[in-house]
Amino acid sequence: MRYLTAGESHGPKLTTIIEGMPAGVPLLAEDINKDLARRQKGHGRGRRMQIETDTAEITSGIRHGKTLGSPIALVVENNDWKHWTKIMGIEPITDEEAENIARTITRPRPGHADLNGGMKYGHRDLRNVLERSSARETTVRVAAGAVAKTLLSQLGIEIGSHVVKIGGVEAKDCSYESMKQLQEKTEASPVRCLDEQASIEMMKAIDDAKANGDSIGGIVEVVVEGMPAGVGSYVHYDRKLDSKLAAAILSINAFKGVEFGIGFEAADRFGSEVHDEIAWSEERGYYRLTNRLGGLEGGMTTGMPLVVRGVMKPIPTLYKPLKSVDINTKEEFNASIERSDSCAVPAAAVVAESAVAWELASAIVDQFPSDTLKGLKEYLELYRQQLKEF
Ligand code: EPS
Repeated sequence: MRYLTAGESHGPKLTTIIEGMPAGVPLLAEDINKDLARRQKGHGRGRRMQIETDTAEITSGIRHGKTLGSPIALVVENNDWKHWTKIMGIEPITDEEAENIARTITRPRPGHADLNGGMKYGHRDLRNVLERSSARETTVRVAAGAVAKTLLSQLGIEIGSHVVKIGGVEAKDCSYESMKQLQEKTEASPVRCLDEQASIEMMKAIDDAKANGDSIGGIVEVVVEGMPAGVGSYVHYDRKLDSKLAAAILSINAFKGVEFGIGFEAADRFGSEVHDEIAWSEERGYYRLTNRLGGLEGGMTTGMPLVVRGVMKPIPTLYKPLKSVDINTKEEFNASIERSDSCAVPAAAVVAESAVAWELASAIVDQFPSDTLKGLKEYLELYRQQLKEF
């Protein structure tokens, strides 16, 4: 499976085209819209989210509520576009109009794509970079992820996410009894955190950063239950599932690191404290006594829950800007101030969930190729049976 996205933050619309979904998967716009709404929420979001009510229009690939096997196109309108029609207009403008265009950006924000993107593409108005590098694009990545999630749920695979750290405040009690409970508890928390006390402290940390004109980052965790063992492969670098998941997480705006299971802590432990001992029972088949490696060994799933963490740096758009240089005069100036979020970690948890869902759905469709959902289900059922009998 593959997908592309298109769209500028303040352009008319965002689009994604998804290819490779088997035919016969039940899919409703509301399945997608639910996740789009989740991505918009979270303590620390800025004013843009009050302007938008992201909803996907399905313009191809679905008929009577089911996928056709043909490309699925999803379109999300930017409500804010109406305020930007002149600045972001599609039609050519005169040199004089270009000189007087509002909201040009010539003072790149440190940490954003502005300067490198401008130098690379020769853009003298750095808005040409900002518009596409903005995390607004994650809207349609979440839409594509929601489509992947509907396929996974048909195959008995459930996914959830939660925030484990914001601005140095760490969740202490991240326990949950079922995926349903994790989903309900995180939905009830304004920062998508399972620990109620930490949620309160995280919100305070966000408010303090905002009051200081600053931003803060954090860590999100994605968990997946129901993946059979052996998805991915050890035979080649580009078939290892962990490397694909890592790339997917790092492709999210502002994400700087990724961990599986205990992650970087493995560096400080003995091998006997890292690896998960193997057991077998009639009912479960092979399983692990612990899950420190987060459900991945040798580039493949182990059948244990997948646990993927991503670290998000603080958003680089600051109301208390850092030093920069004006690209026209080369003089020292403060970076441009743009509307932004003081913390988008809760929203990023939903994005990370979507990115992981996409990679898993894609890996499954690659490994058990079938043009139809029925065929895929049968193939996977056979494989699950094979695992039990091994
Ligand atoms: C975002 C929309 C953007 C930003 C944010 C994410 O909208 P606007 O630029 O109009 O405020 O709020 O993106 C960033 C802060 C960034 O640095 O990329 C969204 O839809 O999530």
